[in-house]
Amino acid sequence: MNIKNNIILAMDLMDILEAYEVVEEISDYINTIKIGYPLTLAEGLKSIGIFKDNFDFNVICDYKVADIPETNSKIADLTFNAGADAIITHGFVGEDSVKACLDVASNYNGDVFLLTEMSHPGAQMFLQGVADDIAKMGLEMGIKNYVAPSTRLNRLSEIRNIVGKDSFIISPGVGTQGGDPKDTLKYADALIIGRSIYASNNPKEAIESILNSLK
Ligand code: 3DU
Repeated sequence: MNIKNNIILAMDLMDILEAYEVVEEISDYINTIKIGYPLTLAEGLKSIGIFKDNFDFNVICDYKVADIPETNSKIADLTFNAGADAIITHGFVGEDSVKACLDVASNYNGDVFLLTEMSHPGAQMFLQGVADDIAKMGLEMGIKNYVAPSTRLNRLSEIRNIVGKDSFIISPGVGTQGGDPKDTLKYADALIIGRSIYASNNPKEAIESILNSLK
């Protein structure tokens, strides 16, 4: 995926008009947005089309799909049918569930991002212990796109080692959760940034300052 300025806006505002206003302010700087349950449950799948039709953005749907294969297929089909370019799926549910997402994505020429380890402290309780195996499974399945945390660079770097330089890693946790943009880009291909931009009093200045920090 071609991600302008290596920044993906995580849009977790729950009002589509507010979200639209923020995006309009910074649309010169980004071409990729990630939406998840907050905006989708509040405003519906039509949110995807709003960012595609008005901004021609790449839309990544962070639905952290984690169900049996049959249900994953339904979720992925609804998501891609609504216009998404990519869906994020959990890996801990195993190969068959992940494959269900891959199969649907291929019908739409869409991408699947495999979530390995999450960025919050609680991820260390259970998920961290299996994250390397999830990454290895992804590699064996031919998956090219991964999500790995910016809040623990040692883990991000280990996951990069496993999936290799040809894989594409996007990394959440930058800014509000403590991850550093420049350090994260040593291992990741793009940053996922939400509150530091959309919750700022001046989203345009916020993204400009992040971009300056990358120089
Ligand atoms: O902390 P922020 O406001 O910059 O938002 C981060 C986004 O990335 C948010 O949508 C969250 O749900 C998502 N995310 C993580 O923060 C951590 C993960 O491991 C995976 C997704």
